[in-house]
Amino acid sequence: MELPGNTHAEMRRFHRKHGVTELMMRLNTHEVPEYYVKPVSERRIVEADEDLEQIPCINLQAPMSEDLLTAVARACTEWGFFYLINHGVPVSHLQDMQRCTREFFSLPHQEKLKINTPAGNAGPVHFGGGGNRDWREVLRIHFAPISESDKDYWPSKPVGFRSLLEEHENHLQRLSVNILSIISLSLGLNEDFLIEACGEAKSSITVNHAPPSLDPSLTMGHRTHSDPNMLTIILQDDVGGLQVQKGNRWFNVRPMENSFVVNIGDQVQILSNAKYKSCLHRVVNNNHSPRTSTAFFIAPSRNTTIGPAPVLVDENESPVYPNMVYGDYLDDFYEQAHCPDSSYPELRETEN
Ligand SMILES: O=C(O)CCC(=O)C(=O)O
Repeated sequence: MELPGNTHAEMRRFHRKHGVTELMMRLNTHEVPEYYVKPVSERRIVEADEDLEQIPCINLQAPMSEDLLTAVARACTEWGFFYLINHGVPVSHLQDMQRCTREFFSLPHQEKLKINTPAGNAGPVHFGGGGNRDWREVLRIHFAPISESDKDYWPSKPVGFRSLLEEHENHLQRLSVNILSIISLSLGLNEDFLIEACGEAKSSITVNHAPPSLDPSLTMGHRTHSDPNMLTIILQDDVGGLQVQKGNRWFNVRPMENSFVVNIGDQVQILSNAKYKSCLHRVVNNNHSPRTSTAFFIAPSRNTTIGPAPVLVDENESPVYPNMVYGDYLDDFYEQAHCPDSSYPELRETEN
């Protein structure tokens, strides 16, 4: 039986390949292994300000109107996060996704490993432990471009999961284009601006699964980060744990039935010349219930150059950010993510 060694490198290798659940089972311990213990600066030192404020809620049922654009502009300026309701994705689909993703992580370990390809994380699908020593495991699936996606590798278990994933791709592609056009209009840009800025857009999902932690004060389900991409649309279950930073305070993004949680990524902050914020967020662990969320990401292609939209730069001022090739941005982003307290510093400097 393969056992994780106790050096950092061996634990990391085991975690990335097998995930937290399997690692804890093989170690058969009641203490959090050193590998998962976050540096003090990254722990949940600051408790969330519970119910003081909530992220805004955007209702897509109303027809496109100035009020809708104002509400979206406000949400993106103040929070970078909002709930989305009446989004057009059937409730039965949301329920099926929540059930199937949960069931996937309950499959026998060998069954989950079967979906992996030799390309690992870069392959069309991947199961393993989440990055950054987070107490979380992940299932990643690439949707687009077609050259990076291969439905033949999508998980066939639990029964019906593969066709559900196809439905999810269709619903979320449509929804993400709709949200990006509303955000474009809210910035006074034409409605295709943000989607066209992606070039040949990349889209994917990461299903995050955090088992209960032995000590949630030492571990994190997802470390503090902003998203480097254009837009993220999250379907979370009813467990809770997602938190967003506003000013210097943390707020719970409590589960809201039948809603998505939308957050803008760094590229919207850059394109908007810092009018809109890509906010830091994190997921805290608990010690009682597993938590599952499905995050859909839409991002520019690596060779696309992104910079502030010229019409959003005041003629008497310089742009807040230089133009940058997205692939270079991404490489820097992940390099910095390996340093303590990193979040892309050029972006964070503009936060108040
Ligand atoms: O699990 C969540 O609710 C948030 C996921 C997230 O922040 C991410 O995948 O980047």
